[in-house]
Parts: sequence; structure tokens; C-alpha cells
Amino acid sequence: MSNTNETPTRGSSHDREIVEAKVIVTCPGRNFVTLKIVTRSGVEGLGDATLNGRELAVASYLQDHVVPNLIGRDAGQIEDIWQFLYRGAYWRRGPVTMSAIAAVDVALWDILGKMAGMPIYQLLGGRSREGALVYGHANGRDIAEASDAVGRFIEQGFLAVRAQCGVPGIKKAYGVSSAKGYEPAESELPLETTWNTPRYLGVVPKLFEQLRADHGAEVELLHDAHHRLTPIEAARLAKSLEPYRLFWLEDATPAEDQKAFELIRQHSVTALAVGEVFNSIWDCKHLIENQLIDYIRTTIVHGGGITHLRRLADFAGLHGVRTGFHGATDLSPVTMGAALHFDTWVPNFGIQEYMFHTDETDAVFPHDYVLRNGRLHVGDTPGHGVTIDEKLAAKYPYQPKQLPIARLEDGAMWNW
Ligand code: KDG
Ligand code: MG
Repeated sequence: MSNTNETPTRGSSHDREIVEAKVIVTCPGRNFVTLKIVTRSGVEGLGDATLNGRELAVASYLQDHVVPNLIGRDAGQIEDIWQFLYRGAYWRRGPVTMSAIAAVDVALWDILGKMAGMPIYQLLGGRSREGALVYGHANGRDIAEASDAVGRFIEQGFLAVRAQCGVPGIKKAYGVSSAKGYEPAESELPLETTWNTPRYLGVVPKLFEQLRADHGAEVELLHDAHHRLTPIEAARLAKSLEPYRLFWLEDATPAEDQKAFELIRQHSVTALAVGEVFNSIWDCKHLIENQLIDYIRTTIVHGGGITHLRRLADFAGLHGVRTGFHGATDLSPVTMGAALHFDTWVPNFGIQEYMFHTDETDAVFPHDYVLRNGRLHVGDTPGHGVTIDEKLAAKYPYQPKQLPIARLEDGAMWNW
């Protein structure tokens, strides 16, 4: 069998032997790293390994250290291959390792789905919901512009919208973009931005007061502080946002220090989300078992794939924490497809972030998920339903791009 669009027979372990694994780097508007695994019977699986601003590190990790280990293995042994790559490297965790493992894992789940003739959500245990509630990104240079942008999302049928606005005196506030899409990795060397927390803390409650006045009580509103605050500043912001009932306040403070969230919780009932930069269950163990957060943002590509995320989500579910997967445009449609299968199944689903990819990206990665009435729906294509047009991908060579950095007004480095 050579055509992966057909449903192959289940096959023996001989048929499932991995005969090829190929790393594809392409830049249809932004960089993506994709792993394609092929079995002896010709079944192909795709996994995303994109790590924004550090793409080539993961490409090399895969090409030089993972691919030689895959050839000859049984693609059906997803768990064993995961454990082999995690334990076998000796050097556990970290974004590069876990993104590489994720790419292998998702490609293998894709192959399994194709061999079984089933979409991945079915393999995970079946549908728990019709579609995954998503939130879009609205932003504006000031409060009025941001409110207009939220209004446009509501008109398009979005039920949940993340809102960011400019901060007076700050040239490039996080999440505020003049371009059509949000593409923060803009330049070969990092763009230097400045940051001023008191001014930010002054403007955000006013933004949400205006949004509730303009758009009513029902629409779900979200906000991302993007790691900018100290724990006590984060507590102050969370408390000041209580009257506007946010769906969540995201990344209020960097969570390497998981205990910092105790302080935020002591002062506020605003729902908290964190974890898009996490890559292991161990990064959020204290946060989850002490119920210091409400949503975990770690997603498939940076968190070791479906195999590890399933463990994380089950653990979170025990403690009343729901999923809210990262879904910015630097995560390729392959991650979005896999994440949506997970969202369709996972019992403790909360929400899925969704930003539109560019037309160029969509053309390189044809997919079967569709947006309807504020929810994303996966199709019933076996596997995760996302493919790659390799000829088209080859027309977009890698472009070195890094994320910006932030400095305080006195020049000291801060968190971007
Ligand atoms: O690569 C960094 C982006 O993914 C990040 O800045 C986006 O914070 C983000 C979000 O919530 O989508
Ligand atoms: Mg974020």
C-alpha cells in the first residue's frame, strides 16, 4: 500500500516497521518543523516539532539523534517509543527534547489512526462533545480599538475572545499588532521592546470595564499578561479584574516558581491559566495538585505529544483543572489537528486557543477541521486529518527569526 489517503489493512508488525523518517523545515509565512514517518506498508504519519525562534535546534535533535533510532522500530509501539526517547536519552524534559518527542508521538498516532481507519479522537475513547470551544485574539492600540476588534470577533460567531490593548507610553505592548496576523518572531535578531508594569496595571481593568459595557456579560473574555508581573502584582491584577468575570487571566507571573500562584490565589477568585511554555507534567504538578490554577495551557507539540498530554489531562481532571491548549500561529496545523482530536475526546476540556493561519500555511498543510459557530470541528479522516504538500513546502525555505525581548525603562532585562 503506498497511498496514505486510503485506509490500509491493520497489518503485521512487519508492515508497521518504520522505514523512513524525514524532517521538513518550511516557512510559508513563518517557520514550521514537521516530521514525516513512513512504515513498510507505506502508511505515513505527520508530527509537528515547531519551537518558535529555536526551530533548527529541534530539527537537528530529530535529524541527528532521533531519526536513526526510529528506523526498524514497530510504529505500533507508541508507548514504548515514547519511553525509549524520554528515558533513553538520559537528558529528560526541556522544550527541545519534548517537542521532538511530540513530533514522533503525533506521527505515530496519525499512523495508528490510518491503520485502524479511525480518527484519533475515536482511538482516545470517542467523542465527548460536538466541537471545541475556541477563543480568538482581538487587540487594539487603545481601549476603543480593542473593543471594536472584540466586536468583530463576536460578529463572526466567536463565543470567547482574548483582548489585549496598548499601554500608554509603551511602543510595542505584548499582543498588540498592526499586522493582519499575530507573528511576534519578526526579526533575525530580537526586537527590543520596553515595559512598564504600573502603566499596564492601570490600563487593563479599564479595558475590561469597557468591554463588558460594550459587549455585555455573556461573551467569554480572556487576557494574557505574558509573564510580565511579580506575584503580588499578579494578585493585584487578578483582584482588580474580578468584577469583569474573565474566563481566565493567563500567565500572570512566570511559573517556574509554582508556589508563586499561592499568593495570587490568596487574593483573588479570577480564574487562572498557565503553562504554554511548560513541557512536562512535572512543571505543573504543584500547581495542579494544590488547585492553584483552573486551566492548563501546555499543548501537544511542546509537551511530549498525545501520550504525555493524556497523562497530564487525567491528572488535572482529578483536581478540577481543565485544558486550555496553546494554539498560537507558531503551532502548525498539524498540532492544531492533533489538539482538536484531543479536545473532542478529553472529559475535562475547557477551551482551545485559535488564531487563523495564513493562506500560505493552510495551503502547505491541508486539513479537515472547520470553524462553525465559535467551535472548531474535526472531521472523520483517519488519523489527525492534516497532511503536507511537500512540493509547496519546498518553495518556502527557512528564515531565521527570533521572538522579541522586553527591557524595563532603566534597561534591565524583563520577561517578554
Ligand atoms: O511563540 C510565542 C507565542 O506562542 C506566544 O507569545 C503566544 O502567548 C501566546 C499565546 O497565548 O498565544
Ligand atoms: Mg500566552
